[in-house]
Amino acid sequence: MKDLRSDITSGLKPVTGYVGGRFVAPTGAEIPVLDPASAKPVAVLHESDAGEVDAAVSAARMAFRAGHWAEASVAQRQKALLAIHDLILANAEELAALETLNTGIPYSQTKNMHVPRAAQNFRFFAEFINQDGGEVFTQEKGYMSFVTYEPMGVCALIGPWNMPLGLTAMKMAGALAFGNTCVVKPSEITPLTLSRFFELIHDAEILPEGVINLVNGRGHVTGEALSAHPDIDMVSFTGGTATGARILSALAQGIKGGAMELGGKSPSIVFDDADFDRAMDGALLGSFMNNGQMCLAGSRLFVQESVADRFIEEFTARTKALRVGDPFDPATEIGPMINAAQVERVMSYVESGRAEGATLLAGGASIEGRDGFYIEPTAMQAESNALAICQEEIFAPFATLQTFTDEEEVTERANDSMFGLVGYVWTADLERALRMSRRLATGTVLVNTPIMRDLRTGFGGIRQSGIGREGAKGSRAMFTEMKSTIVALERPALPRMGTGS
Ligand code: TXE
Repeated sequence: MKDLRSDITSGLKPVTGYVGGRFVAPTGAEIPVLDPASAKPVAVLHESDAGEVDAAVSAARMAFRAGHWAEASVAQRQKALLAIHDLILANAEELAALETLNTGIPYSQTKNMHVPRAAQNFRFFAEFINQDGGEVFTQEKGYMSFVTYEPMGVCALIGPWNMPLGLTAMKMAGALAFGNTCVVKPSEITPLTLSRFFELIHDAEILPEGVINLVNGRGHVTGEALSAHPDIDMVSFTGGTATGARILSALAQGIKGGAMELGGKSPSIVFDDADFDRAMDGALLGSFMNNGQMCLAGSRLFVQESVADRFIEEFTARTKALRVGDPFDPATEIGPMINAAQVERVMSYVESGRAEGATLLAGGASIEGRDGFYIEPTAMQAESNALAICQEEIFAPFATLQTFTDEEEVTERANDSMFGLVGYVWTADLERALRMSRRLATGTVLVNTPIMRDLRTGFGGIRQSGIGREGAKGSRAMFTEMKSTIVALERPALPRMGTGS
């Protein structure tokens, strides 16, 4: 584990942009890139300023207009997407190690889940475009109407730090599959994996010049220059709700749209008829996978009264027993938080929970004596869903537990949220599961399973969890313009204006 960390760290180059098929010289403002497990800088990011962003957007526009990609046959696009799939898998260990180094997410998770998932995104969209088509309508006598889906043009893809490769690969795979060119902006906190990913694609000469471009830097510099650029056609964003709102305002100036995958505070409801052990395993995974830094975390738990004592006791014991440590250690279940600000933020929620009357069940403190940004996995019991710890996204290994009496009551409390990303239901009663699927105000409902993502379905939220859906037709809606063509088949009689008859 020490070797993997030092091998990956010693090979790091300065992070720069990639514009029109070339890596940019490292001249931009320098921003340190940290390893959250040691709190030490491991690389330097050279920030892309407005000029570099403009060059990246122009390169993407020129590539789009040239048509080598937008007008390529589906077979050619499939071939490229599958080549990227293979490339990710061939370099899985290196990409996973970079992801772990930069995010602190356990290597067991980046290697076995995130990187294969990033590859699968490209395979999925390669297969989807081979089967996907438009629609034809023949109901209007004398006419044939058809709908086709055309690429939007230049897509700005802005990614978060909690799963940099997986979440941004999803956007890239969708944008490219439908014939767009793109400018990608990773989080300035976690630029390492995507930078290497671009280098791999460049070396393998998979895509025509300018089809993918990379800019790096802070949100208020590089992110704003990109989302406010007049020549982008849309933004696909994953990140915080406040940032999503800023990006939407920038887009509104140009009457453009965007797809926003924002925060969540997803309820996970355990009914007393559920398979207790599976619900317990699922609740722990839903709260603590990915260091708890997941938009779809099911960390707002509701447990039915008759099983609550037993559930809370076991959940507390297992939260205390979680192995926190070096994310490269195969035994580690929880790595460090992304940065010091996040540690402080979590601690402020422990305080606010206490002040509002919640009971601390487990954790609640940062771990002293280690260099990195480590905290104890935390669980608090709350009497009311109105507490800040039950309403706000904490984005950390932090679960809240509430008890409930019946379906009516829990539905109301689960839906009492400004977010609406995922609703988890644990029950053995099929009718109840289907009722809850209708009643929960969320974009996705998962029944008796944690963290399952089926790319054929759309993923995204309602309310302040976002706009748009990622996956199959959801991504098509995001990355294409629907065009309707209506053809007269029988020369229907037309009123002859201006003839006086
Ligand atoms: O995210 P930001 P932050 C939530 C989570 C977290 C909070 C804040 O609760 O604690 O958001 O995290 C870019 N124009 N999630 O502040 O700022 C930024 O550079 C254009 C949920 O780190 O939203 C980065 O690339 N871009 C979540 C990206 O936006 C801008 C994932 C995300 O950063 C910009 C991450 C601007 N004005 C955080 N400002 C999820 N849903 O999975 C910033 N950016």
